[in-house]
This record gives sequence, structure tokens and C-alpha cells, in this order.
Amino acid sequence: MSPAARRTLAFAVLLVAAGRFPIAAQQPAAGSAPRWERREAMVRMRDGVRLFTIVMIPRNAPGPVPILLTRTPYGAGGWGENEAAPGGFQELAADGYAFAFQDIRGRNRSEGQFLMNRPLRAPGDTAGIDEATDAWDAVDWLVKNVPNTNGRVGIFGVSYPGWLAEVPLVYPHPALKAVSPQAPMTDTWMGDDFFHQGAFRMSYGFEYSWGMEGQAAGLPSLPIDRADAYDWYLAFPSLKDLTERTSAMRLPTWRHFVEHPAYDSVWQARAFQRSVRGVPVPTLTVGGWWDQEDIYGPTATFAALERFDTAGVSSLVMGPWSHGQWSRPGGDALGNVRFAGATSDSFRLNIEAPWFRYWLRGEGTGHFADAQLFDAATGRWRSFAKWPPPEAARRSLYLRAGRRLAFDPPAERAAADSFVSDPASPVPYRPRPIEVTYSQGSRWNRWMTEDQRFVARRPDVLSWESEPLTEDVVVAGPVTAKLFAATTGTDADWVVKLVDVYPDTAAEAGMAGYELMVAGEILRGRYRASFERPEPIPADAVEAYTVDLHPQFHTFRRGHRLMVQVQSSWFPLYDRNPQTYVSNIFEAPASAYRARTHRIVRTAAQPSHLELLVLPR
Ligand code: PG9
Repeated sequence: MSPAARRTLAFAVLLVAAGRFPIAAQQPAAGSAPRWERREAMVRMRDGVRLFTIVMIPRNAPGPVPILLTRTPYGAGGWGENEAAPGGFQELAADGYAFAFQDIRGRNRSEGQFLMNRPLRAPGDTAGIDEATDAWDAVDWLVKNVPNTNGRVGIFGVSYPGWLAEVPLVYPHPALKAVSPQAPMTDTWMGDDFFHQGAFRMSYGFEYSWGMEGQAAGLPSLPIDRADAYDWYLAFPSLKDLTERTSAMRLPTWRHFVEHPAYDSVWQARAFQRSVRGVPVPTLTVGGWWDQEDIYGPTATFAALERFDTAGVSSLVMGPWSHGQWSRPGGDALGNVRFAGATSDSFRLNIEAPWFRYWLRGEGTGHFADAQLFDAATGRWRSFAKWPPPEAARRSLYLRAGRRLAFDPPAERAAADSFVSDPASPVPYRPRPIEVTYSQGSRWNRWMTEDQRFVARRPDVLSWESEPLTEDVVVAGPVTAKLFAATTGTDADWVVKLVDVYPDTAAEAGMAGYELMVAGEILRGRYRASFERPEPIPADAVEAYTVDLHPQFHTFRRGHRLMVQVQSSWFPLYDRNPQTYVSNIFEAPASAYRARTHRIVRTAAQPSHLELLVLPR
């Protein structure tokens, strides 16, 4: 194998190890008859480009079967004819499907040019191609060429393949009858892989783009040579220096970041939730409450579809999972947090399989709740006829004096808490050492559930805590932080976390005093008024900041405390804000990176708080 081929394989293997794909299914005993007929084809798209496609057709199906398609940039897979279940899709294979896997343009064995997160063709452009037209052409080919099918096709996938599954909703083929976007990167500027509300996902963006495009760009293998990636990234005094010293501009995706730091039309054109105009096909959107890569996508996709869902064919499933965890065996724990039972297995068996069975095989009742959500605190699934539940009441949780948190607003006329945020010593986003994102033993997939006590004593992390709750508080719906804050600089990032503090007497093993982040997000201050047009922050002026922490369903149990933490860096996952306004942070000189004092105001007139939806008791 050539060094280049070895490297591609190594990146794919690391993604697999990181749980990017389901594990391969077990092989049946040697000598038993092959279960699948395996066909390979170069399927011609409307512009003549041919995409590599594998179709696995069950040999023992009693009648015609539907087809389940996954389109992927990661390699269509080497599923063999003795596979128990291609793709590791055991529960689905047991029902009877043909499975199709397709490499998208420019990836692996397909022809054409790869473009990260290719935008949909412009309205009115009937000649152009995009991932939705490619999916249309793929479905058309499948129904015309795969024998013994019932003519119904479903499409599903996790993450990049999740987004590839949802874009066909913009113009679906008539044979497409079921769509399941899982952890879709719905808007990779607003809250998925590459930026969150304007803050750049530096280590993820760097390592992922390098893995996907480094070889084609003629770059060596990933240059991180420190055991703690925190140290490696911190050695670059600026993002500009990182770009220059690693030649990252040779990566098309990195160049794209540098040239489009704000939410301009280029990013907006890639945002699925802005393009979709209906629910033409039944859709099951799936996500994890602690998805470290695509936390915005699932609920944003569902909310976008919900606006048009008069037929009630769009459903949401959210479980206590990291990125794609539901597609792998088990699911009884994430990091230190344990759930009652194998939540991933139960999702695949009791939710996903019946859903496809109904829409593609016509079996079952067809009764699916608007939302089926797992409450990690009680260990139970709950179905909602409407999400967010109309019966939930809005409640505000205020930052108060003495680092207390309460549902009553403050009365003070002048009150604030402050801290110094120093780019020379940013707050780590997870306990160090921080391993390379996709590397053996990396704790990347569990970081959002780490005990936040690892930073709670830092002077640049402020915490406000409630009294122990005297009754359960069930949060069910969007969580939003409204901060009133000032900085001595002219730009700043605001990280806000909503934390469930376990009692010191917690019965769960290892959870005494645990600080579990239930929701957490970052906003780059320059975008407080507009994501398209950043503006400097006037030094020392109190400004209002709205930080979207996304919907959640979580019971803060009696005896637990609510906590809110605020800090201004999450390094090196997010680049450091220089805290001096420059028009493009990718170009900021090292001299712009300055320590600044930030002030969180908590007065009657400017009460910093979180807005929650809480279910009635
Ligand atoms: N989170 C991965 C990704 C998707 C889209 C863009 C960049 C990265 C993935 O798991 O596919």
C-alpha cells in the first residue's frame, strides 16, 4: 500500500475508532451460505460524474424488500456477502432490506470534485448539481436496477451522512419514502462542527480538515506532536500564526474558514434549516443531548420541519448520547454518567426499526409521537404529542449576589461579578491532557459530560448556585441565557453552562458532588446584534448578549442544585478571542490578544439570567 493510501486508511480507522461508523457486524460461522448478494456499480449522475455504490441484496428474503441508502464521504465500506448485517444495521437487517452505500463526489472511489458541505444549487438553477440531486439520481438508479424490491427507498446516516440524508427533503425523488437525519450538521456555522454562534472550533476544524484534505493538499500527516494538544495550540500566539506555520491555507476548508469568518451568504446557503420548505417525506430526526460535534443540527432540523408538518410525519428522538452513540451497541453510560439500561440498543430496536418498518414495509400502527426524549436524570424515555410541550411554563433563573442562583430577580441597583480573561491562559474545555480529537484513547466523545469541578476553582470561571431543590424541576424546551455584561476590551466570548450539581450524598457511584453540564454554549460577542455583521463592543459598556443553549429535557431532581457557570474561553476547541476587535480574527496579530476584565451585571434593570421552559408538576 502506498504511503498516501495508508494515510487515508489511518484517518478512516481513527474515525471508526472514534465511533464515526457502526462497528462491523459479526460474521456467520464459516461454511454457511452467503446471506447477501453484493453488487458494485459506478452510478451515473445527471452531469455524467459516476459515484461508487455498493448494494447488498438479501438472498433469503421471502418477498420484495425496500432499500435503505446511506451516502457518505468516509468510504462506502467493504461489506462482504457473509456479513450478518451490512453497516452493522442488525435490527434493520432482521426486518429485511437491501442496503445501498454510496461514496459522494470526489471521495474514495467516486469521481468528481469533493466540496465540504456543498451548498444547494440556487433556486431556479435546473442544470446544476448538489447533494440533493445526487441523492435523487442515486434513488432513481436504485429503484430501476436493484432486483426484488418494493420500490420504496429510505435514506439515513449519522453526521455528515446525516446531513446528506436530510438535503433530499428539499427536492425528493418520488420513491423516497422515509428520511432519518441523525446528528445532521444542519448549520455548521451556527452550531455544528465548525463554528458555534460565531466562535471558531479551532482544534476540530483544524484536525478534521487536515484529515479529510491534507493528503490531497500535499501536506504531511497531522503535525500535533505534543501529548497535550492544549500545549501545542497554545504555542501559536495567534490563529494567524497557526495558519501560517502549518500551511493550513492549502486545505480548501481552512481557507474557506479564513475567508468567511461571519455568517455570510456562503454559510447561509449551506444551512439546511433555511432551505427546507416542507415535509414531503416522513422524517425521523435523531440526536444526542451531549453531541460533541453536531448538537445544533437535530433540534434545528426538527424545528424547521415542524413549521410545515401539518400531516404529523416529522418526529424527533433525543437520547443521552455523544455523537452517533445510538448507532453502536450499548448506550448505558457516557463518560462517568450512567443511564438505566442500554439506551442505544433500545432506540434501534424499539424506535428506529419500527419507524422504518412502517414507512417502508407498511407494517405497524404508524403511531409515532412528535418527540421521544430521554431524560438522563430519571433514566426514562418520555413521549410528547407536541414538542416543545405547550404546557411548559417559562421561568427565569437569575444570577444573584453571593454567587447564588434563584428564580426571583435581583433588586440591586448596582451589582456585578467580574473576572480577568487572559488569552495567555485560556480555560481548557476538558480535563488535560487533551488528546488529538480522533486518536486512540481520546476522551473527545465524552467531554461534555465531564465533571465541571475540573475548572470550577479557576478565577476566570464564575459559578452561581441555587439552594438544594425542594422539588424536581423538569426543564423541557429551549434554554437561553440573557447576559448583561461589559468588558474592558472591544470583543469577548461568553461561554454559559447550565449545570446539574449532584448532592454530596448522591447514591450513584462516583457522582457525589458531580457537576454535570446539562447545556452549554458559546457566543462570540461581536455577533451580539447580527451574525452577519460583527461589531466591536464598546469598552466598559454593559451590553445584552443572548446565548442559545439549545433545547433540553432534563429533571433537576430534589436535593440537587442548579448551577450556572460563565467563562470566556473553551480552549483549544474554540480559538481564543483576542479581546481586541479586529475585522477578521483569522488575521489578528499576536499583539491584539490581550487580557481583559469582564463584568457580569445582575441588577434589577439588567438582570443576567437563563430562560427555561419548565413542566408543571
Ligand atoms: N462531525 C463530522 C463532520 C460532519 C460535517 C462536517 C465536518 C465534520 C462527522 O461526524 O461526519
